[in-house]
Amino acid sequence: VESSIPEHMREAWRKYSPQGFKTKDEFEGEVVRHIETTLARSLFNCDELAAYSGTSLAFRDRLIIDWNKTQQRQTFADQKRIYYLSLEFLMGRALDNAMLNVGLKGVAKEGLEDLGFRVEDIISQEHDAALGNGGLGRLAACFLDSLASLNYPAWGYGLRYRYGIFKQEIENGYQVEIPDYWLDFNPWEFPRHDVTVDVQFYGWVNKYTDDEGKQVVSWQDGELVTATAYDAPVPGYGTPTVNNLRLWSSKASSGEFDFSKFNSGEYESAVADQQRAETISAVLYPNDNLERGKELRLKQQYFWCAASLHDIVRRFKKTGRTWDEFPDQVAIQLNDTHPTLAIVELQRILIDKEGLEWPKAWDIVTKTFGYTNHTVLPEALEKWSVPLIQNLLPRHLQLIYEINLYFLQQVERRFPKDRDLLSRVSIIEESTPKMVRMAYLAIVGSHKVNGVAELHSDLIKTTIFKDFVTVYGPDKFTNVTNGITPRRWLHQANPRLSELIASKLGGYDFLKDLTLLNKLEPFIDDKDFKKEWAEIKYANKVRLAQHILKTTGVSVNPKALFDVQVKRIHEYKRQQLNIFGVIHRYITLKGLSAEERKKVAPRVSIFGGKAAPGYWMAKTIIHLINKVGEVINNDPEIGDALKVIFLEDYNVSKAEIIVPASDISEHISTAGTEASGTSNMKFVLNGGLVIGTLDGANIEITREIGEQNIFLFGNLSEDVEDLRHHHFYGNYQVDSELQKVFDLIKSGKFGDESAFGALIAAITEHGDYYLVSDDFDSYRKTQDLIDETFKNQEEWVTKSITSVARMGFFTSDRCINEYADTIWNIEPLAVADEKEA
Ligand code: OX2
Repeated sequence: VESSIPEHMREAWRKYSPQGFKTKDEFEGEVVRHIETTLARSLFNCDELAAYSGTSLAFRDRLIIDWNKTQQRQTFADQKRIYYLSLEFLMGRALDNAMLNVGLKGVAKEGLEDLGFRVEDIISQEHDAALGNGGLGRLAACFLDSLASLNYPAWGYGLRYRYGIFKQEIENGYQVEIPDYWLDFNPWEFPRHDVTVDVQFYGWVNKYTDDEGKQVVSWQDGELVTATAYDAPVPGYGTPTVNNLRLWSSKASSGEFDFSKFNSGEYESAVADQQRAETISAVLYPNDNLERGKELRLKQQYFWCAASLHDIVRRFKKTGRTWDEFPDQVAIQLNDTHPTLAIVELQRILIDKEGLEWPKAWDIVTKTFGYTNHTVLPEALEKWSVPLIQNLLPRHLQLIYEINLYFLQQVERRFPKDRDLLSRVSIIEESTPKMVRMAYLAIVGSHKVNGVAELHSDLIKTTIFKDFVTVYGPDKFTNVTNGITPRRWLHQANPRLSELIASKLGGYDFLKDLTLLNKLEPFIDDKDFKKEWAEIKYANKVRLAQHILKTTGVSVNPKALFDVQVKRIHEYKRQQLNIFGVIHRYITLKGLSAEERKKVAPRVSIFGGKAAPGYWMAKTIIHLINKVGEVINNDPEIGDALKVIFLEDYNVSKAEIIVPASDISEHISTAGTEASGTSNMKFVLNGGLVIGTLDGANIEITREIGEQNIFLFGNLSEDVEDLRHHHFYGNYQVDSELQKVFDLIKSGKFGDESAFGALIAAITEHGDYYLVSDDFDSYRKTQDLIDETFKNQEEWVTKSITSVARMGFFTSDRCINEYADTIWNIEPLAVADEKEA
C-alpha cells in the first residue's frame, strides 16, 4: 500500500497508532474524554444524549481502527470486491450493534453504570438511520452485516438523504407525516470532502470526427452537480472486518457554480442553483412497491450511479490492470432496477472515455452486473419516458437505443421473423410517449437475474420475464431466498432468548452458523427449558405492553394472545383482511353472553406500518384500524377479550421491541404478490408462530419448520388468475360473514361510514383484486384454530421451540454465501486474528 510518509518516519506513526479501549476502565476513560473534550460538556451537564454521544464516539474510535485496517488489507490483497448498489439502506441504530459486534457490550454496560447511566437508556437515545421504506432497504442492511461478518471485501453504495422515511403520527385516526431530519448529530458518518465526483445532467451530444479521423462522441454543457462521499463503518460480528458504506451527498459543483453571479448582484439566483443541486439527495422517496416516474427520482438515480461507478472505476484503474480484468475485480449487484443506469454508465465510460469497441465493452459490462428483482407488481416495475431521459441524459438515451438494437438483432438471429417476440422483449415500449423498461434493460445488461424466494423466482420466469427465458434460456435466472441477520434479529433484539439458546448449545457459535439451532431439538421435552422459553416470551410481551401503554394509553393484558401485523400498509399485504377479521371477532364476541365471553382466548391485535403519503387506500386502512380500535377498546363489555392497537411510526428500532413479543404474526398477502417477506423470518426466529398464505418465503418456512408448526390458509397462487376472472364474469357473491362486517361499518359504528366506502367497494364493486372475500372464510377458521391451539400452552411452546430450531436456513449469511458463489464469484478475505465474540 502506497504512502507519502518515508519509511524511516513510519516508526513514530506505528508507536502512536491508537488501539482502542479493551477494558471497562479504558472505556470509561474514553467516554469521559470525549464528553469533556470532543463535546465540551462536563460532569455537570451530561444528560443521556451527551452520554450516548460520548459512548458512540468511544465505540466509533474502535471501529475506525479496524475499519482502516480492513480497507488496507483489502487493497493489499487486491481480490475481487462486491459493490452493492441500493437506493435504500434501512440500518436502524448503530450503537447497540457496534457494541455487540465488537463483543464489548458487557464492558459498556458496566462502564456506563459506573458513570451513572443504564446502557438501555443510552442506546435508545439514538435516532434510527431510516434511509429506506421497508423490506428492500432492510434486506440491504442485513446483507451488509453478513458481508462484513463473513469477511467479504464489499462496499455498499447509496444516497445520503437529509430526510429519511417520514415519521408517522396518528391524529384523529389519520396518518400525518413529519419530516425525519436525522443528521443533527450523527457520529457514525465520516464526510470525505476529498472524495468528490462531478456529475453531469442535461446538455447535448456532439458527434464528430477528430483530426486523426476518429469518431468522437462528446456530451457537452448542461449542469454539473458535485457528489461528496460520506462513509459509515459496517462492523462484522466476531471479526475485525469493518466494511464501508459510502453514501453520496449532492451540492452545486464548484466547477459550474457561478460565483460571478454573487458578484454581479444575482445572489438569489446563485443560491437557487445551490439549492436545486442539494435537492437531489435531500429526501428518500417514501413509496414502497410503487414507482411514479418523477424527474427528481431519475436525477437521484443517475447522480448516485454515476458517482459510484466513477469511484469504482477510479479504484480499479489504480491497480494498473487491463480492462479485460475488470469483471475479475469488480462485481456490482443491482438492488432492484433503481440502479439500472449504472449499466449504461459503465458502457458510456468504456466507449466514450476509454475508447473500447462496443462488443468488448458490452462483454465487460454484462459480466460485471447482477440484477435482483423484488416484485412482480406491475405498478412497481420502473419505466421512464423517453423524452424525460432524452432531456436529462441525452447520451444515455442513445446508448440505451444502441443496447436495444444489438439485443434485438441477436434475438432476430435466433428467432427469425418473430416480430411479436421482438416487440415484447424490446427495451423500448412503443407507447405514447415511448417508455424505457428498466427491468428489461437490467436483464439484458446483467449475467444473472435473481428473485428473492422460490415461488417468486419461478413466477418471474413464467410471467413478467417469460420471453427472456425463451431468449436466454433458463440458466440466466436463479433464486436466492432472502435471509435476515441473526445478530440484530435475535441476539440484539432478544438478548434473553439468545442467552438461553447459548446456554443449551454451549456458546454463541449459532450466531455465525445458524444451522446449529437444530441442536435445540433434543431439548424440546425439557420441562425447565420450556418454562424458561415461555417466561422469556412473556417478559418480552410485558415490555411491549408497557410500550403500548406509554404510546397509546391503552392497557393490554400480557397474558392475552398477541397477534401482530407490522409492515408497510398495502392492499396486497391485506391489512384490510386482518381488520375485517377483527371486526368479525367483535361481532361474535358481542353475540356471546358474559359467561361465554370469559371462555374465549383474549387477544390483542397489533398493527403498525406506514402508508405512502399519496396512497389514499392505504391511508383509509390505517384510519379504519384506528377507528375500530377506539370503539372496541372502549367497549366495557369486551374488556380484555379483544384490544386493537395501532402502533405509531413503525421502524427498525420499534421492530426490535415488537418482534420478540409476538405469539402470532400475520403474513397474509394475496398468493403470488409478496415476493419474499422477511419479517416472517424475524418473527419465527423469535419463537412466534405465523398465520400466512402460501406466498413468498412462507412456503419455504413451512418446508423447513413443518406444516404442523404454521397456520396456513387461503387460495393458492396458481388459482388467483381464475378467481379474478370469475369475479367479473361469474356470479360473484361476497362472503356472507364478511358482508356482516361491511354492514356494521356501514351502520356508522366506527364513525362516518362514507370514509370507508372505497375500501368496501373495492371488494363488492370493483372485482376484489386482492381476493379478500375469497380468503375470508379460511382466514377466520384458521384464526379460530389458533385460539384453540393457544389454550394448550404446552403444545404451543413445543411448536415455538421446534420452529426456532429449524430456522437455520434463513440467515442472511447463507443468502450472501449463495450470492458470492453463484453470482459474484468472490471469496472472503481471511483475517488472522478472528475474535471470539
Ligand atoms: C420488497 C418485497 O415487497 C418483499 O416481498 C421482499 O421481502 C423485500 O423487497 C426484500 O426482497 N420494494 N420492496 C420490495 O420490493 C420492492 C420493489
